[in-house]
Amino acid sequence: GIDWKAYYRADEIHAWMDSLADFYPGLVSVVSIGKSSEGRDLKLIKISKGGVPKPTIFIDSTFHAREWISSAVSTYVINQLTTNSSQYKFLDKVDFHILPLVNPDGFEWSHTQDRMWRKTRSNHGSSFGCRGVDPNRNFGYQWGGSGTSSNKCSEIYKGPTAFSEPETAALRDYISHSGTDFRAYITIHSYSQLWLTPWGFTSDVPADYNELESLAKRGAQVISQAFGTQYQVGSSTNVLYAAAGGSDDWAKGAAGIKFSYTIELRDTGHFGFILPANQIEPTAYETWQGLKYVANSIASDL
Ligand code: 0X9
Ligand code: ZN
Repeated sequence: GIDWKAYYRADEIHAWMDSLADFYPGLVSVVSIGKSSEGRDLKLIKISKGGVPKPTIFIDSTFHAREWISSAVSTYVINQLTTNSSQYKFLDKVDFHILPLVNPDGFEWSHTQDRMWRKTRSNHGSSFGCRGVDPNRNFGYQWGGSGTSSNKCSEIYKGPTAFSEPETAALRDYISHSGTDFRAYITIHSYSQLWLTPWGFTSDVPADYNELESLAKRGAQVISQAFGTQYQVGSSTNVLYAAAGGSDDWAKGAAGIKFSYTIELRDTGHFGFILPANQIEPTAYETWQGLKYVANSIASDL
């Protein structure tokens, strides 16, 4: 099994997810929504009390390989929702679909070869031997706009076409074609302690920005109540930088999921991407408080 005192490899995380499906057959199912460039499964866990499909909160993590804390937090959320399911009344109203490792190839590369790896590991024929695409520049909504690059060696390479990566195409197909009523799309990244709304391609904000901002601010407030960790709230472009082709913009703009957020976890730069393992538990705990708030708020609206 896994705990939240250390970081784990892709195989360990995936095996643990499968073990939950065995242990909680009436609550948990695990499916592979596709395969990565190197042939790894893209394993997604569905948590649903009562069996009938309900309005669903989608959570993913590890778009970017080096952001290890992101999958440590999504697995913590899975652990809470399964081992303590009876505690959470919102599970009578909503389901969760969680994809902890969007980019398992990059994640493994960051464990074995290059701790600071960010992109996927696909080969698009760079003459310099550069590998990979930034999966968060590869979505087909305003693809190729501000904050992206067509240089195959760039850390923000958008790919040869939108959805060129099997990982992003699988995520698109699952969200578009699984028949699920997704009410929130939450993609977990690190770092900087930000709770971001669309848009990431323009400094304009969505028509319903006030609602998105209000829920995010209340979520961030709840996070701070745990250990005082401060999150900044705002649209990606206005709080961070413009970067088109992100999954959050696609989820809202193309898939029509109202509450689409990117959460950038701890810290604000002292350790940055290399967040020590002794910060996994507090980071996961405080983030879970904020996510529960979102779940409660969506459930109470149904
Ligand atoms: O640049 C990114 O993809 C995200 N930051 S990170 O440091 N984790 O790489 C921010 C993405 C915000 N959303 C959009 N720009 N759409
Ligand atoms: Zn990231």
